[in-house]
Amino acid sequence: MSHPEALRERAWTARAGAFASDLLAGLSAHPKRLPSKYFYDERGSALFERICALPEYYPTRTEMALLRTHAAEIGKLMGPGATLVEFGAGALKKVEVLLDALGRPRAYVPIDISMDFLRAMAGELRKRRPGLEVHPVAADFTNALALPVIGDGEHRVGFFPGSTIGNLEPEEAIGFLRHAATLLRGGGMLVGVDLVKDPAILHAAYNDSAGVTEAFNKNILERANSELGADFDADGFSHYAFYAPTHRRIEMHLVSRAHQTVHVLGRRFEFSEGETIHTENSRKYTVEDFSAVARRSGFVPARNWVDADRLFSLHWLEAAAD
Ligand code: AVI
Repeated sequence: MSHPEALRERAWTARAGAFASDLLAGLSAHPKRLPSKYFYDERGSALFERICALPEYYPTRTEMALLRTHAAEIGKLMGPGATLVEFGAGALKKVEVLLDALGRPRAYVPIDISMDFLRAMAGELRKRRPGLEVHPVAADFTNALALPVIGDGEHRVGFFPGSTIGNLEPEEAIGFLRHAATLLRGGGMLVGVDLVKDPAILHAAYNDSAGVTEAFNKNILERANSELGADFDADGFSHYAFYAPTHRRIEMHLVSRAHQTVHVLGRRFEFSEGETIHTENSRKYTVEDFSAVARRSGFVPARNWVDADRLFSLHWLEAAAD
């Protein structure tokens, strides 16, 4: 086996290993749970892109409108010649507004957990912007990571859109922000944060009439079947998403429609009728709550922008020089 092939295989095994051990641990827990980061294989990432275009899913279009409206001011805050680092980059669509506003960014470093999806998207971005240096990093940004060093005197700024921060548990969110503040020392980060609002709007956003969110939720089971040889019957589970006001979060679950047994990597897991697998939390913040979280993580919240309907917010956080 050639060297790059060996490296690729090792990386694949390490990722499958993490999915396998998290899946076994999650199905052994009470109540059963799975980390939402495993939604994002190639199919899951494509389904998420479809969610972003749904009429009920307001976050993407609201955040895009905020970005477009305030791009010039954000570009000035980020400064000229910056290396733009995007955490959880997905389809690399939102960043184009910032790249335009930055004029001549030094480089763009998209980080995403889905290596195949990231490579494909980075290839397309290079075609659209031939002069831009793009350095994709395939990694789980909730773990400590090292960024490529582009050159001397580099000025890094971060971009963490889409309210992905809401999918992290509070201690994970603080851990991630602390790490980001270190990586971006002397620069800053723009974070998109979904806001607390009328639960009916939230409910519709996570229970779309076309059933795309349902397919996205169930994709985690399909992924366990195709990558780890599990025998989940996706039709044996229902998509269930609701807003829990005491936690200020949408919870997504897969509810077993009947008593059933599932086999995963040589182990048996029993599901009683109505038993759930908790697959995602999507936390909503007030502007003040998020600013407090940022402050506790070593950032200085310097500026924020909210749309007229108070659906979504953007926060510019400064990272101290040391
Ligand atoms: C990626 N993340 C911010 C989305 C959210 O809204 O929490 C994931 C998602 N889950 C269901 N629909 C969208």
